[in-house]
Amino acid sequence: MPDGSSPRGRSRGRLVVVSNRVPKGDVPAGGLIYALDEALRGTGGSWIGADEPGGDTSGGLRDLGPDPTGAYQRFAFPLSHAEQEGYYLGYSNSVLWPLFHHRPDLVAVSEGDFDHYVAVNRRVARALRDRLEPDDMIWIHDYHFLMLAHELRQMGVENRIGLFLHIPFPGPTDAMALPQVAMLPAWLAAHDLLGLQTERDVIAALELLRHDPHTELLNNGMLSRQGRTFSVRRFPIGIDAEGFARTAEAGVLPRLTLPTRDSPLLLGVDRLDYSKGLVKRFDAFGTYLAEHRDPDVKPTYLQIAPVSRGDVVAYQDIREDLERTAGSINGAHSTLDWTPIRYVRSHVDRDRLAALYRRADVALVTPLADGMNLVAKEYVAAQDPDDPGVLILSHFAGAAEQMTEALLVNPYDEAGFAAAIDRALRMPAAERRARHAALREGVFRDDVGHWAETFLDRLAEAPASLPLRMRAG
Ligand code: GDG
Repeated sequence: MPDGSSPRGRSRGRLVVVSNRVPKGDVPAGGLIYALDEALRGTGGSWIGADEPGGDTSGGLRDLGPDPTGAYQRFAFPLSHAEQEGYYLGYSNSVLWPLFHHRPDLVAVSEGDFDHYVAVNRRVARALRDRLEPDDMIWIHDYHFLMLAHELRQMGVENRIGLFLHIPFPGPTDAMALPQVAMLPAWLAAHDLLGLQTERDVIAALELLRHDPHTELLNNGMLSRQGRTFSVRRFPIGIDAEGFARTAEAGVLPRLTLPTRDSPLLLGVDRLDYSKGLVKRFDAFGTYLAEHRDPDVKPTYLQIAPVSRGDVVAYQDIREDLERTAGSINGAHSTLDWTPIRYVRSHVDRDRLAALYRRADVALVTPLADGMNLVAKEYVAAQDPDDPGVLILSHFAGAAEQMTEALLVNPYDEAGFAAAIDRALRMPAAERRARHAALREGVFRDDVGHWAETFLDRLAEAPASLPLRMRAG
């Protein structure tokens, strides 16, 4: 626990990661969890995440023991069943998630949810405070903990604190649908560094802060709020490209029943979420079939969409919409040997998934809003550079800011989207190779290790600012 008077050192110190999920057993290969594990192995420290709901919330953190390599400690904070409802399914996933994905119409504010959000953030803050060393750097992840840093500052914690938000940042008009919008600037300013996925998210955050009478933009590009300086920057997340490419090459392709061995395969891989634009994607594929398809070609579109957050109403609605849409398109086009849309709701093993990416002629990554979208990067990493597939990518995925050599589409423009599917399926090999080579270079260069390193380097450089306690006096 810092004593408040100790100067903030320039060294990196230990790392304390807070995220909704913490691996309880082995660390899964690839993905964000893998990246955070890598970062923690380098620095040592601890990782705190949510426990299974139903635990004793009067106690502190549950010790999960060290990670399998013994480099860092793992802890779980308890959640009651009521907090799982109010904090996780409620405020986090029925208020913040839709709002930050530009869907204020789906925001479902239930009485008491925010109180649970405050209670959980406060409890995590207390538990963290009791374990901190003066040089520890705290790295908070995502919208489940927007007010955690603010709580820590109120408790006198002066350690460096960074937040990385994995999802988009709302524009000022959408943000107004948040009942607690007036608190947002103070929450954000409690960090030394706020990391976002894209330039447009940075602009949206700065726009919100510009309207806050207490926040000032300084000449050096930093911001100042009530004596504390902080910065808002872009850190586009990447993947473990080398690892994913190896898995894709070695992975065993699941047995697929396609009309012929060489029939074109289009692939979509998304958590079942309204932000991923699945209904619009099914509709665009239906339009492609009706208006562009060469009668000799029988393409199959395989959509893998494991169910997530099934307890939230908006997620049940999308499931029904999708089943109806797939049913009517298949009804119109299927033949004895061909079902154009295959829709799989179960989780697929990573090895098999990687092999499917490699086999797919086209990837459809067309969210309506998405912080980054790792599937776009995984697809590129998985391709055979000599005979790569084509990535169709929505302008609304954060990845579109970097991956400009993909076929970029507007998922709301059904005719344009259908024409892009046709173009992708007909694209000459030379063009496929040229686009893929450029995309691949970026995916391998700006990988997940680079993302974690640049964020932590920036956080370590954050200048000391006046502690809250001194300002209050
Ligand atoms: C959030 C932001 C941001 C999916 N189905 C299966 C499976 N997956 C894997 C994919 C990919 C991951 O899940 C999904 O990552 P995304 O980036 O697409 O999306 P979110 O889960 O919404 O993640 C997002 C991300 O955070 C990181 O900052 O990019 O914008 O919303 O890795 O491969 N994996 C396996 N089986 C499946 O069935 N094995």
